[in-house]
Amino acid sequence: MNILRESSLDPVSISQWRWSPFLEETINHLSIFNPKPYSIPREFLQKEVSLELKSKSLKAITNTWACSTEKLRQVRAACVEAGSAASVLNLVINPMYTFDLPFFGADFVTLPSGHLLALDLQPALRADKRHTEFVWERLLPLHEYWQPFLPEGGPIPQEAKPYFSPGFLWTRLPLGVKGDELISDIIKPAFRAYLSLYLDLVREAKQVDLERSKVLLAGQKSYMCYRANKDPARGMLSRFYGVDWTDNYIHKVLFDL
Ligand code: DBV
Repeated sequence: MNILRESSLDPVSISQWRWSPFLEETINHLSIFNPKPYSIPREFLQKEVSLELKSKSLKAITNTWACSTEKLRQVRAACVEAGSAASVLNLVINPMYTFDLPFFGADFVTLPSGHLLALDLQPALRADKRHTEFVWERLLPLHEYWQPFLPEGGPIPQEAKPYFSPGFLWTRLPLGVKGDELISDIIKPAFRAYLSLYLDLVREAKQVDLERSKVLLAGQKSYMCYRANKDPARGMLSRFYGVDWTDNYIHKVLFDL
């Protein structure tokens, strides 16, 4: 059942939403960082429509969970459940730009054509060794271990490459038992491994000086612009909720820096 959500920290409970254990695990891990609510306008905390799609009636629900902590500017999850049409968890952890930290990103998308699953620790400054090296040396072994269990995800847009790490875990899986098994046996523990590495990096991170933070801020802004302008969910969200709501959601909530 859906409950009315008043704050960004209120639990997201959408019946049938397959990604709920992933969000719950994230929230549990974050609890030691003393999370505070992150202001999300009410119209984006919870949005629900009933619509006709391919002559089937359908309910599309989108919930936004979010928090901030001392070192994390915004942690936010976009949670979409639209029955057979879509089920999505898009999770991004945005660090404060006063720390040399990557973004944590997960995009778990179930569509009628199958699952599309992406997981990464994405750099704000791809070409800057001080920003990447200490992350990649710990991330690459996780990628090397988990990716071979999964089918290749296929090509990604060339212009997206600067925003990915070499530890980008990326796959497309079929619907049904086979896909479900790979999600529980591989995606679940891989998610856990990426997230716990990320949270270790957060724990270890020390504040940088003003000069450095300006460079990091510029890198973060470029990443945000890219994600907002190229958001692959724009089409789906616009079909559900209209262009205006979607545009505001993308620019003012999902990628708000
Ligand atoms: N993607 C988002 C947000 C979503 C969302 C905020 C609210 O950034 C969902 C939901 N992603 C979403 C949907 C699709 C994709 C696809 C609905 C399918 C679009 C469609 O086929 O209609 C990873 N996600 C994709 C694609 C990539 C990613 C590479 C395929 C794009 C394409 O084929 O054009 N998204 C990308 C990525 C991260 C991410 C690397 C971070 C790890 O969040």
